[in-house]
Amino acid sequence: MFFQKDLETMRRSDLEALQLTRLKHFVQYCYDNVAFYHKRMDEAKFDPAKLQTLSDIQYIPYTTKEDIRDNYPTGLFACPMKDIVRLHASSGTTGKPTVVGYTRRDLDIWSDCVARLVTAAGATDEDIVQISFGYGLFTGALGLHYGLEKIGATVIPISSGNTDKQVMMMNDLGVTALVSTPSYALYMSEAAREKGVLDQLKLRLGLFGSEGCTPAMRDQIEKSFHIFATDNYGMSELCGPGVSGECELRCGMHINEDHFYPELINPNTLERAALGEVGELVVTTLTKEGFPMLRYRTKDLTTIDYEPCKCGRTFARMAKPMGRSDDMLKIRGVNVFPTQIESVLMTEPHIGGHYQLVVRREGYMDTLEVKVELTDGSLLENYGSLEALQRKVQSDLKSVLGIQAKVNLCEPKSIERFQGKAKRIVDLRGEGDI
Ligand code: DLL
Repeated sequence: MFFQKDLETMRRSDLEALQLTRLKHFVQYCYDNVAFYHKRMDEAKFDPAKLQTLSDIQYIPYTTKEDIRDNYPTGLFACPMKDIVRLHASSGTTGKPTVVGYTRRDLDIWSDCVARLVTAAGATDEDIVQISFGYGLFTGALGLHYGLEKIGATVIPISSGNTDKQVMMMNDLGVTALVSTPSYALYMSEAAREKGVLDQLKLRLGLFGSEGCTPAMRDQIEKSFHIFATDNYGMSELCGPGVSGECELRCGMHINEDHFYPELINPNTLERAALGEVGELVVTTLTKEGFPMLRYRTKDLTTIDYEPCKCGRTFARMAKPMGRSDDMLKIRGVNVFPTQIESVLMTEPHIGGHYQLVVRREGYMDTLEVKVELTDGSLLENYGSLEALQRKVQSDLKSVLGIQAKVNLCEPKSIERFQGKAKRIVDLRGEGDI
């Protein structure tokens, strides 16, 4: 099923022609309407009128999160506020939030992009969809909301929190599709089991996103809820959800390339990554009017596959991000991604999907403690089995990560639950001693 079949199945040569036309217009638009971009291009001696090919984009400087912060709150907007019809903002865990603005046309394109992804995932106008992302400044809830309304689905804007009520509504209203972070979905499935309603639910589809989730973790959520789930990716700076998402074949997330021009770079050298190599995703928003982003460094590490998909879509597919270059933990000189740890934990049937990584500095040494819940608390009474499981996980982690980690097997429900993005990392190394 397609939402905009002609666009989603375009021949690559036609797509590139469209991208080039849009890019030429977009770069000139940024130059003419955003003082920051004007100055950056002048400094790089880049004349927008001379852009001839898609690869000429390489001569335009990157834009970073710091650039957005330096122009807080609206210095990178390309329109007067009277043309902006909506503002959103990122959570801003460090410092000021990133404020993003949308014109009416931006909102329309955004909901088209989301409508494509949810259709590709199998959602239809027959679905009753519970949106359990937090409504408000976060882009996730309203982004999915308008995309799902556009395809004619019945939307329940319940927002996040009050998990018992979520389960009740899901059951009483015959909800067929759930929008949430994967970690919250797992939490809701536990709550539904406790209430004894899990097997009565009509849920068939999970539309997850906004945080990393290994295939094994997704498998666990699918089994416990008896659903099929897809992943979708985006970020506030680029619009929110709607940048890319999986089709029913789940072999990568299709990037809406007619609106988002992707590049992959080596985050250290800033050179273009070779085809098939892991790199940092850099995105240019080809059609954004309110808050245009030119070569934005997302910090997300992924690969891109340009082969057309068996589903008929020709848009390139990005792999699930393996992590963010700034989320990567450096422990005793070794790069560690939470997704690597999750993939080890999920192979153990006695271990559940809730875990936390605690990093400390002891003397001059960094230590990593992996706290993870057991699925069955009675194992805690069987010291022999517990110790064997702990040794096995420690050894598997050592071979995947290359460093020793202490594994702490905890009682079920002892690790904090999250209703939005899960906070898996607790880094207790003081700023001063890093
Ligand atoms: O999380 C937008 C979104 C909402 C996407 C709902 C999908 C669904 P931010 O809060 O700005 O925006 O966070 C963006 O979250 O740079 C990634 O590091 C991470 N992220 C988003 N989607 C995924 C995903 C929204 N599917 C940051 N897998 C991004 C892994 C993801 N990481």
